[in-house]
Amino acid sequence: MSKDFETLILETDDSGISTLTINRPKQLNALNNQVFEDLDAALDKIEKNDSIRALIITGSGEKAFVAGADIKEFADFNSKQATELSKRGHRVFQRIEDLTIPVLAAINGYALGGGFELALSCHLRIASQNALVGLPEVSLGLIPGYGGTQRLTKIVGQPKALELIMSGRFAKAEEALQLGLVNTIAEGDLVEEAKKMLSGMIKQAPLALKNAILAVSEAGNDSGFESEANLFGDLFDTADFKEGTSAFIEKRKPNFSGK
Ligand code: DAK
Repeated sequence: MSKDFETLILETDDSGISTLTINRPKQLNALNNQVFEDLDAALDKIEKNDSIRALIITGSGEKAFVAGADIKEFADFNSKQATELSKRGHRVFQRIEDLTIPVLAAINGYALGGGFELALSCHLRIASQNALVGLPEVSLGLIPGYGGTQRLTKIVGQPKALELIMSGRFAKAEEALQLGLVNTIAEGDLVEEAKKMLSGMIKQAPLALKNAILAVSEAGNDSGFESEANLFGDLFDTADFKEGTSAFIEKRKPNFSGK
């Protein structure tokens, strides 16, 4: 367990799956300034550590993943401060989305406002049975400011995104699954099931996972097909492509090196 952060716990298991826990349970893990500073520092560590193969982001306690940005902290902001901090949030959440290992949000309870936006910046999402997700910013006289208007719309389309944003209502786990907002709902222990989901992925060739993340992130861009072709082609020069095809021909399991 890492004690390097005031508001986060970073742990890595023997298989290389790291778990980053937002740890302000008394405030339902609300995102304050310190959480953003700690996230930046934790991402530095994660990016530099090649032995980390996948990342789970979750919240401390049973009740909440993250119940939003810390309302007590931003209540006095003016327009200029708010715009600047929105951009900082965009930058930090984009760093999460840009990681080239699988990143899974394990949503244990409330994922509201900035908390849901954090979950949306992850590549994958698993929900606990009691999960509730939503963007209630309009109830505070605001709109989502940490990427929610963009990422939610990409996943569910304009009509559903506007319905959720303009009502500010919360969706239960089952509805979130139906809308494609979460990949699955955990039946048992959330983090165990999150690890199970990732364990199948980290057996695959790391550079293939990386290029899959990069190619999918280009979907909808004009250059998307060209990027796919290049990312696909690049993999033919890797040792893991040789290993994967040899293992198939030799009827054995591949032993990928990540090269
Ligand atoms: N901020 C600060 N404290 C929070 C919090 C939050 N978002 N959510 C909960 N807490 C605190 C409560 O104040 C309470 O603290 P004490 O009173 O015990 O000191 C403690 O956590 C436990 O909460 P409750 O007593 O309320 O627990 P309940 O089970 O009764 O209710 C709840 C759970 C999640 C329904 C309720 O806590 C709640 O409605 N929380 C607020 C949800 C919400 O509206 N979240 C904000 C969404 S808007 C920005 C960028 C982005 C944003 C804002 C600014 N800038 C760049 C400036 C994003 C805004 C949002 O996230």
